[in-house]
Amino acid sequence: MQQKIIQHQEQAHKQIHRDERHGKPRRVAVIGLGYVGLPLVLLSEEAGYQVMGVDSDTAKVEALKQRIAPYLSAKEQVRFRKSKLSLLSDTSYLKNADIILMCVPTPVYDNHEPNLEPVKEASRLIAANLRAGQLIIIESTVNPGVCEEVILPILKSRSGLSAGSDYFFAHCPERINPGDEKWTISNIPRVVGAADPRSLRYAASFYRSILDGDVHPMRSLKEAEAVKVVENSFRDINIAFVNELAMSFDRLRIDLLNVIRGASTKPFSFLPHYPGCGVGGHCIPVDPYYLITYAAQNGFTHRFMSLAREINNKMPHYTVDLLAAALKRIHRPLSGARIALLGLSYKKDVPDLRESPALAIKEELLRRGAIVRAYDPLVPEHSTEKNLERTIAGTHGAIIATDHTAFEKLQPELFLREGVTIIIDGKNCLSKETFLAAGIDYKGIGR
Ligand code: SAJ
Repeated sequence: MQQKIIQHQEQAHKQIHRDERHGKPRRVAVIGLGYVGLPLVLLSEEAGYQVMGVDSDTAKVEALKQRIAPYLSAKEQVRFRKSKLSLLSDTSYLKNADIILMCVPTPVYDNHEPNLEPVKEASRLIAANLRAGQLIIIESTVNPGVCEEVILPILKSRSGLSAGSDYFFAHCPERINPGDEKWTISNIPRVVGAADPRSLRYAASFYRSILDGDVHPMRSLKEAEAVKVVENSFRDINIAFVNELAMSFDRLRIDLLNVIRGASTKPFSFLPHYPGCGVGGHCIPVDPYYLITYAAQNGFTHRFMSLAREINNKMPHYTVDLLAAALKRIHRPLSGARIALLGLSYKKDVPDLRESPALAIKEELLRRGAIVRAYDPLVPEHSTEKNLERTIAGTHGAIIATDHTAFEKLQPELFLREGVTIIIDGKNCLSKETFLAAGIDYKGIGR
């Protein structure tokens, strides 16, 4: 085995120099063809690379073979239909790739502990096909330390090859804003960290060959890992701040939305965030736990970040409390009440249920004995009703849990004609004045 490893390494040195001398690589492979990996592979193809993809979800692969990917933007769908992307059933073809991008999810378990199984599985797959001169890039969001303490040891132990001397290795945390037409995968600036200067140069030049946005080199893998968890924890903390203000100002009868609008007139050092029924998605409510856990393993307790998570996780319950208080005003208990839940997705005009506060609201309503009718036009398969009217008909109150454009246009008449006079607007997306003037017991979050 030792002799084989030495031969590998000698071959690797030659390979790395050959690659550097002979210009850009030709073949890019992506492991994980979700809303991060698939757009990335399409951009690589558009930049002239041959592209191949691997995904552990066989149903998703079958859909991709039909060029079906609902999580792509309209523009990306057009690109995908023309794509020559080869979907590898035989993963040994990964050996042929010059660059392999890991774009697998990094969720948390129910106890908020990071779940690195997808990353470990993908690392083992890469290790089984790792060859000298390849560039391995981790796009999955991970906490500082995961590249050096989890991924690289798997690659080394299973291939005998070392990052930096035998192959190139870098981390470029994904930055995607689903539903955002302005900031797209092409133009969002990126940061890249690497195991060594040559890997950094190689990875940065790859991204510059496929992206329009700036590529900022970091001084280490850990710095690049830290950038992503810090930027998303920053957002989580700021949302928790306004959510705490919302619960306070509800008691003080101050309209927080107006206060935020007022504070936003300050042209510097105020960044508006908005209260709501909770924080969902694959990033904001998840990434902080990766840093909280890793820091705790290294003897530091992130009290502030943990408190922010606690406040944001409480918002679905707070929203149900507001409904219960409104029902009490008409002497109706929540238990047994029929409630319309409008919106299931975590984000406006996006069909995505991951960590969605709407699901936590539904669970809390059911736990407290309510009868729930759920409707989300973007997630029909999880809606209990087929349309808005059927959802509202015969209910005692409604909660807006997602600020879809379709819901923002709702008018009081739709509710009044069904006798619904209680609305909790979990995303503050309706006109408070219009609904109050129509005699509806309207309550937003913080207003
Ligand atoms: N939310 C609030 N108040 C706010 C902003 C968001 O309650 O002021 C809630 C949303 O309703 C949602 C959750 O937080 O449930 C997350 O919203 P988001 O706008 O942050 O959307 P995401 O999850 O798609 O976050 C992505 C992230 N992108 C990456 O991780 C690469 C995040 O870093 C971006 O900051 C975010 O988009 C963005 O700016 O929109």
